[in-house]
Amino acid sequence: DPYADDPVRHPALKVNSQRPFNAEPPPELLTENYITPNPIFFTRNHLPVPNLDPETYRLHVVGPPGCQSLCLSLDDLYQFPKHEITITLQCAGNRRSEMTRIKEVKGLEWNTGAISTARWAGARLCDVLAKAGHQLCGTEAHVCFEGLDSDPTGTAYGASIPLARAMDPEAEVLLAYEMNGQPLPRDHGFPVRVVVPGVVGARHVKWLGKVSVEPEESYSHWQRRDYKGFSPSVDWDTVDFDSAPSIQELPVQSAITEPKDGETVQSGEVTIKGYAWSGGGRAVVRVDVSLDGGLTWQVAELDGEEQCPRKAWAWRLWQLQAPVPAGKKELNIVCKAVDDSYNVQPDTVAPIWNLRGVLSNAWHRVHIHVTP
Ligand code: MTE
Ligand code: MO
Repeated sequence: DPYADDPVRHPALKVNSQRPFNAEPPPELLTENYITPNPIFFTRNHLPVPNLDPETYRLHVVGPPGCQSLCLSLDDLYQFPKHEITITLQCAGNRRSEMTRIKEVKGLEWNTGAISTARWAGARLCDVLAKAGHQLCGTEAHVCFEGLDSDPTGTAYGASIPLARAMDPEAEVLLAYEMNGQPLPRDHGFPVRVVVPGVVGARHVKWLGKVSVEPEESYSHWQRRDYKGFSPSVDWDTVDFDSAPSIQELPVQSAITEPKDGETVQSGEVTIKGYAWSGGGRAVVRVDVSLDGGLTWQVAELDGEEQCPRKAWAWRLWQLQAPVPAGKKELNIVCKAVDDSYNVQPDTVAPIWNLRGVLSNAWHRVHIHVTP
């Protein structure tokens, strides 16, 4: 059993798949803290978790002709200036289960919990690439990452990002060795993973073994044959993966974490809580909440850290305390977020349905009962 050596996990996690391990925290735990505690941070593994020895660990940095290749130990990585940032990581499949209700999709049944927030610390990728002699050149180029996890044929997990993002110090791409002040837990990439603020989880390669600068995007399955969006009418017979760009920055997202769908609340006042986040460093500027299915709206209160403009890498938690309208026996609660480019979420999921169930960011809806 290649999974026999996987780590022990927190019992509160809701498991979507045991081998490989995929699990999300329950919604009410997810928004209990602005920073998600490591043991309940969502986990998305495609393969068995490798067991790496920090003493013999090496990161290979391979450049095109004219650049130096580097072979870095953990101690070598610690010599670069240590950079620490709070960022939210979201899987492209977060909220996929809502797409499944429209029509079957291929993928794990994530609810609203394939998203979490941590403080990550490590070396900036731009500093490491600069040490190897890289300069941003005019031609299109990509930085490819390879994990040390692999399938029985020896194929490793891989992904890439554009070189321009990797080289931009303001983009703050990290080779992270700490998560919330601790060495990375095994499930989250021990000893080193990539952290790409504002970008889909799939590019944050864990158990990082190799970084290379290439003229083309990574040839990995997960870069080329997965994690892309398509029209609702495209099916598995007609899909052409080469026709769509790989997902990088994610669209604006929000969800209600309390109350839960189907819950019963007392009449009087109801407290509604949730999260909101947008990709590419775009800040969430407003969250609108409706108690009547979207007819009327109230503006929620945003909690959490103030963030730099264009570098809003982390979510905002939000809440709204509202009187329950008199005589109501049930409420259709809806939330939707607006980012600083005034991007909004679509009102329903059907027009954004896609065969892989990614980019699911329609208004989030929760139906609850009221006792008099
Ligand atoms: N890196 C490796 N090496 N192997 C993987 O399976 N999964 C990716 C990414 N990096 C993956 C990986 C995906 S799809 C996501 S969403 C994030 O890791 C999840 O990170 P987490 O498990 O720390 O939450
Ligand atoms: Mo993912």
